[in-house]
Amino acid sequence: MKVKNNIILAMDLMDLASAESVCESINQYIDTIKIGYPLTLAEGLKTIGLFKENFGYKVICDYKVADIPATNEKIANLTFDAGADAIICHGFVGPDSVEACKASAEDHGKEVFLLTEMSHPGAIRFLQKDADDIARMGVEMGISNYVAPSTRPDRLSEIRDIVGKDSFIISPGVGTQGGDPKETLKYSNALIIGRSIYNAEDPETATKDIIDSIQ
Ligand code: NUP
Repeated sequence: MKVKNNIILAMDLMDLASAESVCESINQYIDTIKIGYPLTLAEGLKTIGLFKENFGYKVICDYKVADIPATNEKIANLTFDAGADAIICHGFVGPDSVEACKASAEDHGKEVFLLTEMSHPGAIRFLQKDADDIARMGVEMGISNYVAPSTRPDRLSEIRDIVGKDSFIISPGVGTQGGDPKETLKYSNALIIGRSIYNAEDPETATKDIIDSIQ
């Protein structure tokens, strides 16, 4: 996936009008958006198509799919049928569950991102222990897209070593959660940034400042 300016907007505002207003103000800098449960549950799956039609964005659906294979398949099919370009699935549920998302993505000619370690402090308790193994599973399964944390560059670097230089890593946790944009891009292909942009007094300036800081 190609991401303009290496920035994916994490749009977790919960009404479409506010979300679209932020997008309008930063449209020239962004071509990829990530939406998750907040906006989808508030406004529906139609949001995916609206971002594609109104802004021409690539849309990554951050549904952290983590169920049995049969249910994962239904979730992924609905997401791709609604127009998503990619879906994020959890790895801790194991290879059969991940395979269901991967197969759905392939059927639709779309992409799957495998979530390894999460960026928040609580991820250290359970997920961190297995994150390297989740990444190894992804490699064994032929997955080429990963999500790994900006908040722990050492861990991000380890995950990069496991998935290899040709894999595509996107990293949340930049800004509000403490991750540094430039440091993150040493190991990652693109930054996922939400509140530091959409909650900024001036989202355009905030976006320009981040772009300047990574050049
Ligand atoms: O490990 C993860 N951390 C994380 O923050 C995996 C994620 N998918 N996210 C998502 O990235 C989170 O749900 C939010 O949509 C975005 C980060 O937003 P912000 O902290 O920049 O506001």
